[in-house]
Amino acid sequence: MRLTNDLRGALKGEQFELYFQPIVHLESGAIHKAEALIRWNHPQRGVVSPLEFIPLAEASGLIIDIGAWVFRESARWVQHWRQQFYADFQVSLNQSPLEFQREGESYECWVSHLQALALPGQSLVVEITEGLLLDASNTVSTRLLQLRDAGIQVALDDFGTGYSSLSYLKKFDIDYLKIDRSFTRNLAPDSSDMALSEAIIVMAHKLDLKVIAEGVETPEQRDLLAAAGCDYGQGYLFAKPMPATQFDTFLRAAA
Ligand code: G
Ligand code: G
Ligand code: MN
Ligand code: NA
Repeated sequence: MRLTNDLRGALKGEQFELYFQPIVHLESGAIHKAEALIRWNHPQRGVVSPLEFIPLAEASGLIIDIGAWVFRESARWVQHWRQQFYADFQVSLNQSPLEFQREGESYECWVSHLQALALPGQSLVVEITEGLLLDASNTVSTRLLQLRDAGIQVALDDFGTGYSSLSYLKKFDIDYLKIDRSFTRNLAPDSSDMALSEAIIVMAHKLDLKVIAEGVETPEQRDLLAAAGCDYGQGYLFAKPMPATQFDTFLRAAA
C-alpha cells in the first residue's frame, strides 16, 4: 500500500514529530507530567493521525523502529524538562498491544539508555490499554514485571471502554488509571457518568492507583472531577497536544 511505502521512509526523512499534552494536578494546578503523542508530517498529505498510520506500522513491523524513536525522543525531552523545570517530571508514552507484547527483547536497552542520560525509570510511564490485561498470556505479565524492575510506571489508558475489571488492576500492579474521555464528556451533577467516574476514582484509590481524567474540556468538568477526588486532568481546557519546543514555552509560562 502507498501509505505503508511512505511510512518506510518517514523515520529516515525525519517526518515524525512528538507532540506533548500537559497532565495537570487538579488540586494544585501543577504540571509535572505530559503525554507524548506522535504525529507524522507527511510531505504531501500534511499531518497524518496515528489512528491512521499506527495500524499500518503494526502490520508492516515498522512499529518497532517507530516505538524506539518515540522512546528516545521521550527520554530526551523528559531529561530536558527535569533539568529546566521539575526534577520529578514524567513523560508518558503509548504502546500498542502488538508493540507491548513482542517477544524476546526486554526493556534492558531502555534502562541502559535512561542510565546514560542519568534518568531514573520513573521519569517514564508506559500507557497500555485494558484489553491487554484480559489476555492471560504470560507475555503481558512478563513485560509488566520488566517495566516494574526498571522502575518505569504503567498507566491503563482509555479505562472504562473495554472489559474493565478492577481485579486485573490488583493482579498487575498498575500505577495510573486514565478515565476515558467518553465519561468526561457528559459529566454533570447526578449524571450516570458522574456516578461511574466517582466509583472508578474511589475504587482506584483503594487499590492505590492515581487517576487521570482524559478529555477535560470545560471548567465544570474539571471542578466536578476535582470534587470527586480525581488526581489529574488532561484535555483541551488546559492545552491541546503541541510540539516539544512549544511545550517548553508553555511550561515556562505555567511555572
Ligand atoms: O493524539 P491523537 O488523537 O492523535 O492520538 C490518537 C491515538 O494514537 C491515541 O489512541 C494514542 O494512544 C495513539 N498514539 C499516539 N501516539 C502514539 C505512539 O507514539 N505510539 C502508539 N503506539 N500509539 C500512539
Ligand atoms: O488513546 P489515547 O488516550 O492515548 O489518546 C488521546 C487522544 O485524545 C489524542 O488523540 C489526543 O489528541 C486526544 N485528546 C486530548 N485531549 C482531548 C480533549 O480534551 N478532547 C478531545 N476530544 N480529544 C482530546
Ligand atoms: Mn494515551
Ligand atoms: Na485514552
